[in-house]
Amino acid sequence: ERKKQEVAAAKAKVSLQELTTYPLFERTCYSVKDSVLHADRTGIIAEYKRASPSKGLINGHSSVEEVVLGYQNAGASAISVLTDADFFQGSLEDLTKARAVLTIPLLRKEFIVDRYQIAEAKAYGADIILLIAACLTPAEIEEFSTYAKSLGLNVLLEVHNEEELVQNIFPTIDAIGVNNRNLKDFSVSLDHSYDLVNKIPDNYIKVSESGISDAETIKDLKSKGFNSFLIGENFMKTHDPAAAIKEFVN
Ligand code: IGP
Repeated sequence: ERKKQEVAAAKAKVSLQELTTYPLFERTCYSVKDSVLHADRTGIIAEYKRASPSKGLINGHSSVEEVVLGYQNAGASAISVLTDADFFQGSLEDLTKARAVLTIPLLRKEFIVDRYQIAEAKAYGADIILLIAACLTPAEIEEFSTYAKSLGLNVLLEVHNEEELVQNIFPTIDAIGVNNRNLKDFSVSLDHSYDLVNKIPDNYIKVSESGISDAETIKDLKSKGFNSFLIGENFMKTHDPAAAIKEFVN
C-alpha cells in the first residue's frame, strides 16, 4: 500500500524539465530592490498567512486575491504567500492566484531544500525565493541562490544570528532578512534585528521579519537602518487584513 502511494506521488509531481515549459516560467520577475526602494511604497512585505505552527488558525475567511490586492493598494512593496501545506495551510495554487492580481514582487514563502522547489516557485508565479540559513549549509545557500538568479528570481536570505549572517553573504543574494522569531521555540524579540542591522552590508535590502505590531515599530526599525518589514499575523488576525495594513503606514 505504501509503495502504491509513493508511485502515485511520484507520478503526480511533474519533472523539473516539465516545469520549465509552464507559461509563468518565462516571465520577467519584478525586482525586489526597485520595489522596496520605490518612493511611493512603504517597504512592507505583506504576508498572506492562514495558519501557523505557533498560533494555529489565524484567518480562515479572507480570500488570497482579496487580501493581496488590498495589501498592494495600501502601498505594500512586495507580497509573501505561504505555500507550505502542513504547517501553514498554504499551497502553490494560492501563489498563482496572488500572481494573477499583482503588479509588485511576490515571495514564495517555503522551506526550500532543493532546486526543484526553486523551479516550481518560478513556474507558479514567484519573483522571490526564501533561503533560510538555519535549514541549509553555506554551500547550499550559494548553490541555490546562483540557480535562482539563473532563472531571474530574486533571493531573500533569512538569518537569526550573526554566525548565520557572516557565513552566507553571497553576491547572488538581493535581500537579507533578520527573523525576530526563533524557529525552534517560536519566541520573538526585535533585539535580533537591532543587533544585526549594522552587520548587513549596505548593498543588500535589509528586512526585519516577524512580530512587528505597529507603525511606531516600523519607524524605529527604519531609523536604525531597515528598508523593509515582513508582516503577516498582525494583519491576518484582523477581520480585514487589507484595512489593517493602512494602520501600519501612517
Ligand atoms: C511574518 P509575523 O509574525 O508578522 O506573522 O511574521 C514572517 O516573518 C513569518 O511568517 C516567517 C516565516 C519564516 C514563516 C518568517 N520566516 C519562515 C515560515 C518560514
